Amino acid sequence: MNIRKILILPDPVLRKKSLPVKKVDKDIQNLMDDMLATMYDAPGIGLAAIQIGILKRIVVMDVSKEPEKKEPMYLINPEITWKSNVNASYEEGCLSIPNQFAKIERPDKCNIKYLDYYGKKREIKAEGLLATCIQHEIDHLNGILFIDYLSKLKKDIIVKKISKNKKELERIVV
Ligand code: GNR
Ligand code: NI
Repeated sequence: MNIRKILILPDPVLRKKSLPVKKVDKDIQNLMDDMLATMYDAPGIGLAAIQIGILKRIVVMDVSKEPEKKEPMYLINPEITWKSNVNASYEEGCLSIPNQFAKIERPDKCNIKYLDYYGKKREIKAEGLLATCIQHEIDHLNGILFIDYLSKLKKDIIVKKISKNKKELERIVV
């Protein structure tokens, strides 16, 4: 298992659309193992393959409350089959937009169909943090980031902060 490098805004790859997985084989499972390790290392509660530069429709998540009890989830080709018309607001963050948080409104519940780690078809009902996280991750697969829901002013401020931090970090690393 390898911890991969997470792409940071404004990397243009983050704006690309990911492609469906055709077959769930050992390579895909190895990739999901790396994604989960990268997510726990970050640490985060979700990670889309595009965040490590791989344009495949794959998401890993763990929204368990107790850190000792791991509840990893693997979602391949996830699709929203239903969403509630009631919204909920959560303070969201993103590993590709480090240290920036904003309240975002999304449907409070949704149903998702996807393929699991073994390529088996599954369908789940999601609510609370799980529903928020799944929608955040499916957005990544379509090149959408949580800041896209903010006003232009708020979005510009975050993009500027991240670009500045990124340049400073690059100077130190070099
Ligand atoms: O770690 C993460 N936390 C989080 C909090 C609220 C809403 C969504 C998220 S997902 C984020 C990890 C990430 O960037 N996934 O793409
Ligand atoms: Ni994210």
